[in-house]
Amino acid sequence: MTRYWTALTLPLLLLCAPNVVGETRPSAASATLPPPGRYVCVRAGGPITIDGKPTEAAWRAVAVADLSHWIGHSEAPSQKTTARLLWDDENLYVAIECEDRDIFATKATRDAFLWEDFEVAEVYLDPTGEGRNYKEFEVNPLNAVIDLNTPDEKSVGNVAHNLLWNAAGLRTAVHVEGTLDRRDDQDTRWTVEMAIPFAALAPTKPRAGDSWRLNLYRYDNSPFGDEKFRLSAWSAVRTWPHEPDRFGRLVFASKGRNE
Ligand SMILES: [Ca+2]
Ligand SMILES: [Ca+2]
Ligand SMILES: [Ca+2]
Repeated sequence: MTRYWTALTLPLLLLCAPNVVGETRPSAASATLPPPGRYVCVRAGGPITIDGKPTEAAWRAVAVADLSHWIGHSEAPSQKTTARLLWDDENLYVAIECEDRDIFATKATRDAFLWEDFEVAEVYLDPTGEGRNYKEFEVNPLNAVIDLNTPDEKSVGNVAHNLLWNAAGLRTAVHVEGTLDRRDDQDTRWTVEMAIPFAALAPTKPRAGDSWRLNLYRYDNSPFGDEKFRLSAWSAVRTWPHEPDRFGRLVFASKGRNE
């Protein structure tokens, strides 16, 4: 059992039936889930500077994806997470804003096991929608990145192999409003801005009208409350991120928001 599997699974066991120890994945939650999400991604229509600050004109008036599904809870997360996406001929752009009273990160190298800190923003992309060779991107407040290709759900634990995949040309930046790793003061938020080249994702670029499968997650490490971390999702999942059947739809629109 890999550290990856253990890190993700053990806390989830607290949310699941008591007899899941030894099974290959967390058992499904019994609650009825809402339909998978749908996000219409408009064209950027202008340059995006990857600096962690999604303040360019292109980001304005873009639909907001709310990561409002708090895994293991019936209410919305106490710290809000929102995302916006854009595209142009070369890249998918993702901005994720994480409200956070306590921002924490220790890992700073590419392909480090960022999930062990339980403080990451995550993007999952499945261009074919078949649940195979889906791509995973995690960014932490230090702007460290781990990117993985997961051949299928059975291969999730093979992280040492899956992380060997790197998205060529990936650019990310993080802006922190607060003091990283000081746990005795109060922070505000951290924001991730990403440019993911289509050439790194699929043999052919998307065309207007195409749709891919997408999910967005946030692990929030917090000393507040009685939980070590909170996991929230855009498209609701049963127990954890690796549920490609629960990914939502990313629809590539032909124009910008106001065209
Ligand atoms: Ca920017
Ligand atoms: Ca990698
Ligand atoms: Ca936090």
